[in-house]
Amino acid sequence: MGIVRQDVAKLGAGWNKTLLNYALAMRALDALPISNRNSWKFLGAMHGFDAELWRGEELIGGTDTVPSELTDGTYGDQCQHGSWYFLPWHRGYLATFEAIVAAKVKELTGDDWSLPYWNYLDTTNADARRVPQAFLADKLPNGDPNPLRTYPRRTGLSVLQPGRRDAFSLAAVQENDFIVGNNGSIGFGGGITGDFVQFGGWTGDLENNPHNTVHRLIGGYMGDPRLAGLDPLFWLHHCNIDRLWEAWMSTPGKTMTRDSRWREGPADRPFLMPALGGADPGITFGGADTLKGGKFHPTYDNLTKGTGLVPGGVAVARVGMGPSHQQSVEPIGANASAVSVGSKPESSLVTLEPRATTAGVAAMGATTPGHTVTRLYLALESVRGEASAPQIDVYVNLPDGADPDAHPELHAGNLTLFGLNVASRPHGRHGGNGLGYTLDITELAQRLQQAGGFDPTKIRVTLVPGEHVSDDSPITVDKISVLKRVGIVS
Ligand SMILES: [Cu+2]
Repeated sequence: MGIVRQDVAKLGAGWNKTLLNYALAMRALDALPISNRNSWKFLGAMHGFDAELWRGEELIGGTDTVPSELTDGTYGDQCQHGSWYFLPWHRGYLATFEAIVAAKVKELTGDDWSLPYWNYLDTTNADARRVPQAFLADKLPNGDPNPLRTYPRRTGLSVLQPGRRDAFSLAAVQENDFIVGNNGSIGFGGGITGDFVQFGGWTGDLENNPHNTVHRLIGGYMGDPRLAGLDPLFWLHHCNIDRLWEAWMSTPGKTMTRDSRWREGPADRPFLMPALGGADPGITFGGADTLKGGKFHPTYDNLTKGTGLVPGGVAVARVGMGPSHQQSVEPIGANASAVSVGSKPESSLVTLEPRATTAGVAAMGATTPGHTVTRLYLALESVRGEASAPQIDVYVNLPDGADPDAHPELHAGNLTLFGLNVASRPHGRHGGNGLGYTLDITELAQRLQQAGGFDPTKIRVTLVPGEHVSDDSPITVDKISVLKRVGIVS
């Protein structure tokens, strides 16, 4: 029988057996040298690693030998973000981690163990957003220091507290396609890349929110991909993201990619995880290994609670736009130059092609099978900056000088740019191209249309700085465009 992953909220308050065993295993694994492939720090460095930063944080000391396989790209710095590999890579990473922790728990206590998930968007649980108490406690039940709070988080964190405009929701699951368009700029799963890239060009809906949002709300090490894997909460967060993907795939009307480049993994090198015990060879895998029947496919106790989905149930809400590969995505306008945002909001005019825009706006609400249906998106390309998880709000047609808070109807979305620092490093393996995001503005455009017309020649996009954006740490967006997605109502 395989192991079943459970909701941490159902395991009992405080030091339940699962979290106590997790703490004991973490303490043992974190005492191992970073050169050990099953050590806590080696596993964390697989997500992201920076020797200087780690020395500064005293995660590694003078006598520690950092194995070259963490710095030459073999095992270190592998986390896949901003691409269609985000979900499968993290699924393999979770399974590897879970096997290593479970073996340590077995050795220490004789108990079986599986990775729990943090179901923070479960509306049936009033305490869903509370950090499980065991991660905050000073001590273990026997009075020893609590390993689960070794690494820093946002000051005073006890509950995930989104701001007024924070995109902390399950809106992502409404998308029906894992990927659409030639480059995958739109979709649930992230943009297409053929090769191994730590940060690709397009962030998928689920990665954007709640994934990125929760990284920022936890803060501390969780707010930086080079440190995030060290926080034991990381794994419960990612376990929930992974469960949301599983729930989404199990729901009628949702379409996974069948692209061989996704199924096989990057063309230039396979994904690689350390074996239990750390001996060679490691475990290589591609996307297909994470799906049903694959070696990394997980089992969850529940795919309904806190997922916004009813797997196996009736297909939902949003009008189907036909098979993913038969839909098209085309730009219908762009701004003229890069925009930089510091401590004040910045606006940019996006010039639209009137004919394409008018046709796009007219078909937005189509519901009759066989008719053309469209959705409109704002695309922010090559977003760069130095902060690790800054936040911006995006508005459409916000009047000059207006208070953004007075215009929720013009709010296009909220972005946490998790990993912006790494994606912007000019010499990294990602090429320093920054991050890319698409925001669905279909409903917003419909509201504008109803409120007196949508000018088909232009829109004004305003970027409002949020957390971790300032004149000293600005965000630059190379290009803002509007994309029209076209399909046939199915
Ligand atoms: Cu993450």
